[in-house]
Amino acid sequence: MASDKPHLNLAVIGHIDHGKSTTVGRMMFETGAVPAHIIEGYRKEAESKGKATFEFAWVMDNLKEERERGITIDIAHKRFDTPKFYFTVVDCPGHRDFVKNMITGASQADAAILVVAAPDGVMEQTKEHVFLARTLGITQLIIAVNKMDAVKYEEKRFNEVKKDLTDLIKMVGYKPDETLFIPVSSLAGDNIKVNSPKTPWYKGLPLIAALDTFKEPAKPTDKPLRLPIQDVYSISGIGTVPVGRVETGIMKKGMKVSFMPANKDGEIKSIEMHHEEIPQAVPGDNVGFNVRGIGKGDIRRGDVCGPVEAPPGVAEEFTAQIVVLQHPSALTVGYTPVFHCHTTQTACTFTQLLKKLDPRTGQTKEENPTFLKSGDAAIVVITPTKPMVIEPVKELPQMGRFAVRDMGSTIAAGMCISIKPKQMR
Ligand SMILES: Nc1nc2c(ncn2[C@@H]2O[C@H](COP(=O)(O)OP(=O)(O)OP(=O)(O)O)[C@@H](O)[C@H]2O)c(=O)[nH]1
Ligand SMILES: [Mg+2]
Repeated sequence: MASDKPHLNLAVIGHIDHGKSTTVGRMMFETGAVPAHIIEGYRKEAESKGKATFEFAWVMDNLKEERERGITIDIAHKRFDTPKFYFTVVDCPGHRDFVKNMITGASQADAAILVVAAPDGVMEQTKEHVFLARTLGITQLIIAVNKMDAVKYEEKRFNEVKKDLTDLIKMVGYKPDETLFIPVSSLAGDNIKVNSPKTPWYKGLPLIAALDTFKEPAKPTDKPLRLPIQDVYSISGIGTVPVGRVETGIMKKGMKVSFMPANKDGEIKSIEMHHEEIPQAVPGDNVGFNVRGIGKGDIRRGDVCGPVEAPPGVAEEFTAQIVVLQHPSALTVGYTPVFHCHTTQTACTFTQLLKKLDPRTGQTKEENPTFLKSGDAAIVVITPTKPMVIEPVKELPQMGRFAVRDMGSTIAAGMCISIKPKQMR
């Protein structure tokens, strides 16, 4: 059964029209997740609507507006299997107005395929997506140089694009020698499932086989327990039952735990997953658990459960690296939007702008800038308006990434570099 295989969340990113949706549709077709007659149906329909060649993209682009405009607007999730993994693939939009949707998609991913059209090469959202993917913690990347049919399958053009991409990914911190570059035509199906006779010069893996070189996301069981609370129930005959997903560490029966910032302690009496009692829960497990010593009103969504001897860190203030995606004017000291981090949503104030960085290299561009605007990357100091758990990504990546939102849109994304801990006891 597919669910016995390890699971990997895969984002497909890249500049508008470079063929992300077509690549996903093609992979779904080649792995048997979408039958041929569906593609054939889309092909006829797309042709009759003046949208010829969009048959594979339509597997992903289901919205009417997406099909009419021939672009992806919102992220779509689909599932397919390779021999090693089952993938949840998140097809991201390339249009710059929809970068916020790309962020949501990327923040859910363990790995990414960057699609770059061979005729165009590196473009604006190629750079932006690569940078965001890295900022949001995607460490594994495969690059598909697509539309090779449109450059006559020439090795020379592939090498030019590969060279530019090598420079780009090196700048943001990916290792080019550990990254696979694959010449493909997603429309024609070259180098997707099997190596194509049209690129005899290419000796590497076809795209689907390349996906199996990804490493299974590590289960960080050696870290202290962190379980951000999603909800708290009170069940008659049992007591208080918080629920949530274990991000790091192991939760065991009998363990003494602290909830922060609620600052309450208790003892784990039982743990349940899928309505069955289990002796321990590991990263990725979504569990409900009963705690002795905790009342329903003591803790809430956004609190984090950890061991009493290493409780989750509450920040008095924290230093973070952020990327500003969109802001109607300028972001200045005093601005107080909502930070989304694990299960908490907390209003936080920008209290210092320390330095502006070049988003493509990470080098300092300006010390103590007076404002930040869309596209800027920066190191800033942030003060939560009420206690919240956030921890440095170096120690606990799962607890340190956040998105900044205001008036229904994503303003920025970032990661916590260090915290000034609030003394809780
Ligand atoms: N020649 C050629 N055209 C392709 C190939 N792959 C995709 N296309 C065409 O490129 C156009 C855009 O394809 P999409 O898959 O919608 O591109 P996308 O990257 O998902 O676009 P957004 O989601 O809007 O960013 C369509 O006309 C596709 O048929 C390819 O391998 N060769
Ligand atoms: Mg698309």
